[in-house]
Amino acid sequence: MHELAYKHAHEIDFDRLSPTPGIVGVIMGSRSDWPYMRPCCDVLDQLAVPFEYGIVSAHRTHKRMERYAESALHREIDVIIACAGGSAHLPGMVASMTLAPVLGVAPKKSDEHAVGSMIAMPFGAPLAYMGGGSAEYKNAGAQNAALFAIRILAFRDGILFKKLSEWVSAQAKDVPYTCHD
Ligand code: RP5
Repeated sequence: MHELAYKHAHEIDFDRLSPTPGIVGVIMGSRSDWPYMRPCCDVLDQLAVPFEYGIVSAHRTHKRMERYAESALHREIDVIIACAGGSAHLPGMVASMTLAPVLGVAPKKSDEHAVGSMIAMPFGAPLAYMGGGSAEYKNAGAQNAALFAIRILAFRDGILFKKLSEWVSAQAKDVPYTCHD
């Protein structure tokens, strides 16, 4: 993952977990989730939102997950985006271990199992499920997670609000009026 040249991101140093200039944390259960989550990171970078990203598994690295979730707010992470497939416990467990808003994303390959674990959270541990999505559908869940995180942050950030408005207007201009060439 480190070959990417993001301008506004860094990979998470799980050994240190020191204070970060990142305000969005993007975590995923496996390297195999990266193709689904890359568009999420691309949107954050395009809109110049500082973020950090890395791999944490609820099942394989549960201590790493716990340290990350419990330190997030002290490290000034304002929103967490968490992707997991299969028995997707990562987003829900992280949501139960921090007061930061957590947005869940499911990679398409395992949507049907992951969805249940994200939409049926018990009372007291809210998690926002953003959906899945394949490359054919522009990895909509992952990209919407980035846009939703930006909406949360833009509420109190006029510059980011303007950037988001411009992004939305540009998207509308790309939608043609006609089905024909
Ligand atoms: C989850 O299990 C990951 O989020 C991934 O979506 C799924 C499969 O992981 P791998 O077996 O490909 O590492 O933990």
